Amino acid sequence: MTGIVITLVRGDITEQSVDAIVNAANSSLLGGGGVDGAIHRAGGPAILDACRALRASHYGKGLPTGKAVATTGGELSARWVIHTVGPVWSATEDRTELLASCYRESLRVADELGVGSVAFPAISTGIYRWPIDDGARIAVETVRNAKTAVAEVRFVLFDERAYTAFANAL
Ligand code: AR6
Repeated sequence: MTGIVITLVRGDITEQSVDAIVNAANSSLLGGGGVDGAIHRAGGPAILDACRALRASHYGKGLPTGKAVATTGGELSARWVIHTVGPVWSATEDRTELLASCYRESLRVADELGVGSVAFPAISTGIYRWPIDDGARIAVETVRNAKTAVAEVRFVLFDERAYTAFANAL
């Protein structure tokens, strides 16, 4: 039986040699801080041009939370960037399904692109404040259970704490 191979790397997602990297974007698709800022800086202006074109066409109101869309990877080693919008953490509302949707929808877009390897950051666990242990659990469970032709999913964790959380979840 063939299954998806999940690997963990501590490092910078912009430096990964994979077919597609996932961006923890916001609905505007026009950039921001954290991993989003790093991807636009490393990939150059072609990514922002493609995002602007998406806003001018299919995504006039922006990309909804939990959805995903692809652009060129510009100057990145990855050919594609898959932009997804994670939910902001809420202590009063369970937004787990929206976070799971980010991983599922990103893999669905990856399947449309026909790619074999995808790198994810820990979506929503930075500026959007999702607790890292819970974010890691949702990420690993969702990818494990996803129906996808992607062969390798690499979680790229920026710091030791995030790496440990994903290692425990795995
Ligand atoms: N490589 C891998 N992981 C990284 C990198 C990197 N270069 N940089 C940060 N991280 P965040 P969010 C980790 O804040 O919480 C932006 O402004 C970081 O340590 O990038 O989904 C967007 O435009 C954390 O574990 O994304 C949105 O407005 C994880 O990536 C908003 O932030 C996600 O942190 C999205 O917030």
